Amino acid sequence: MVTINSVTSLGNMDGVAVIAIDSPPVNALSALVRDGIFSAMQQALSDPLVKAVVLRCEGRTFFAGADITEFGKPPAGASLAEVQKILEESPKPVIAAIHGTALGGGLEVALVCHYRIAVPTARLGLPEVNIGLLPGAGGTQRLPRLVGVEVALEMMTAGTHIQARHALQLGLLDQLAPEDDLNAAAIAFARKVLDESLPLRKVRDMGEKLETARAQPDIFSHFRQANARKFRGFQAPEKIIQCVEDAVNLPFEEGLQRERQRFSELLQGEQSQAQRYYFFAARQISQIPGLDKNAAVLPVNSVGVIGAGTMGTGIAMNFLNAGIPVHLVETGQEALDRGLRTIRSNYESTAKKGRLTLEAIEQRMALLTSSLDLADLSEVDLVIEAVFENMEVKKELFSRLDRICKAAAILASNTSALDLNEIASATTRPESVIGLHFFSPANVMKLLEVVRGSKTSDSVIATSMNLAKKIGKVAVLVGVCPGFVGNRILGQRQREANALLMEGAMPWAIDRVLYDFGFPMGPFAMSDLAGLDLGWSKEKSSSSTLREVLCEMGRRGQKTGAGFYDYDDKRTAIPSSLVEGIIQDFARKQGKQVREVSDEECLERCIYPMINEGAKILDEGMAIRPSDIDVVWVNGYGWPVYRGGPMFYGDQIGLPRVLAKMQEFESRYGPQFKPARLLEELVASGRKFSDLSPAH
Ligand code: 3H9
Repeated sequence: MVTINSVTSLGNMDGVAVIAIDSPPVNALSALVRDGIFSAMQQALSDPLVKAVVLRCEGRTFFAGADITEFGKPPAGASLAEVQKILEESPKPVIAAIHGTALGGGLEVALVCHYRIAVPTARLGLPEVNIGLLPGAGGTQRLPRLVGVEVALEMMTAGTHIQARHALQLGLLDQLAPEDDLNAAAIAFARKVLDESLPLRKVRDMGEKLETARAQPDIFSHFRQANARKFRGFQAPEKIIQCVEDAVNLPFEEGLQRERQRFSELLQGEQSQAQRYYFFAARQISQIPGLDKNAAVLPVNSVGVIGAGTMGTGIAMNFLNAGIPVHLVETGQEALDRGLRTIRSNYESTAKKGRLTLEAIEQRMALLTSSLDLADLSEVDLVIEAVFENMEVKKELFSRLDRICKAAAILASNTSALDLNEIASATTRPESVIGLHFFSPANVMKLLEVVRGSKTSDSVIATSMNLAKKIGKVAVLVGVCPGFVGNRILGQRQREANALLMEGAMPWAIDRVLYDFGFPMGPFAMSDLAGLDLGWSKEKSSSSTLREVLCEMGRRGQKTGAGFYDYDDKRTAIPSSLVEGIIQDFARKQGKQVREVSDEECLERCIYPMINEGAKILDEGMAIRPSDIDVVWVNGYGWPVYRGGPMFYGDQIGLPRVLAKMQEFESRYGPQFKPARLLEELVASGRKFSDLSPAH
């Protein structure tokens, strides 16, 4: 083995040089790595004893892509294009040997090698779309040549990773290697190429699959149409499609040049900035400053869930899916049976869509036990209560759990609104009490707010964060305050959306503005979907809010065919002139002056108070860092990831502008717009949210 530099080693095995890159954690193609490959290739090419080259990586993975942290910085070292050129034009065969993940630029490097082999657990993909980019190192030109246009479009616009076996079927790989013997298999493959004088295969020269696409002129318009909803608002997917169109219609070099041009446009654009920010934000949530690094992560091998309603059943499914036994407790047999039926029927409908086998359903259901007796939870490692949101009920329940559960058990509440510290005070072990705030439907939604009480122990926090990962949740640690982080900020938007109605903006106008901003739906369409009668009772209703008036008229949302909107039998929302009249009437009774409200005002009135509230949350230490708030909003509330999150958006449009608008609204509409102290402070010192250091 010859050490070329700190990251690359070159060994010569019987005429086959092995270039092994070692750049933890994920062998991203940094300047150092690119230089390493380039100089090792130069050496291999000039050494007459070397007849073929194997390119592989040490550590947990093949190249995971370009080094995202280098984007936007001045270029350094050999460019990726230079590295690819020396590999592709090598007169000696080059074989990529893949383990872990070959992603983005990493796969694009493999695509310029003459052959590719991988272990069965390897995964391959061009996921640049997830960070608002397109594969910019020839991926859009080479992939369709190798796997065909349809598969390439799907892979690149969805950003999915595909398994090695599938990649082999698609032609992306030439051979699978034994899991624990990649190096030897790659060398043997190289020897075979030499011995059998196999050609130096260059993907760029393959044209057959493009011919097939040329015979299907509608292929691109169909693809655009089929994915229109999914791609809405995002720039990268359309640019990927355009690149693939070029791959089909233009000579290779020209296609490559256009790909580079579009890549750099996206790289400089706001969407990719936001999505790259989000990539790191999502990875930071598990870093908790001040948490004792030695805090014990407790084993959670059994879970008790109290309450078999929508939340409880959804919560239970998370653990069943992860192979963790659940005991479900209810107060009445009928409710319990209903809950059990819900779980089974949820699984059955997943199975009908082909995403679960019947055997898997039975395996999961076999992990589920149930009863009407809290005492049955005495031995579980974690209890999650998902009962009625009432402080007295919860306190009573926790004091009983305190007596029933074993000493090491974690006692969790799924409350979305109540004071966790008060709930914990009903026990003799507040250090074991934590909030696990799941979002509905709990078996689908990724977000989990982990609520740390004032006495929650580090061990209970560490265990909860760890467990959340195990069940596939995006867990964000937050503090105890009304609505925690997500709902507290939502409250601001909701208040303003309602106020705007009374000033003359119609529900569909406000919804359209927020939909165009990138939310999946606006607040009124959302309310109709959830049901306007949530928490409403006929007996207590007194026509005192617009919602009450609508409910009293039987307009209770989508399920009754009418709410803020009218609905046809396909559940299409249609603006209602009746509701328009009701709103105007209601506003008049309240003495409001109806006026023309601009789209711009709708957006600013809904969004800026959210940013302001985020600043208050940070100031109070209820979220660790601004990007944690953004992760909450992207995962729990449909904030478009290409706008980063409310805090990133605030930074992007400029905090002085947000502050000036809040001041203007405060003087015009009242104290609900009072700027947060932190917002004022940041503007005064010329800083941004991203300049803040994490709170302990
Ligand atoms: C590209 O290639 C553009 C080209 O087409 C054209 C160029 C001209 N760069 O996720 P993990 C860090 S764009 C820098 O926790 P896992 C990550 O931040 C790129 N850093 O591990 C983390 O750091 P820390 C296309 C990166 O095992 C650590 O590595 N490629 C990069 O759960 C561990 O990461 C992609 O988009 C990177 N490319 O998952 C792939 N990747 O420990 C992006 C990771 O300080 N990466 N880091 O928090 C992934 O999808 C996952 O990281 C991977 C490992 C599946 C590889």
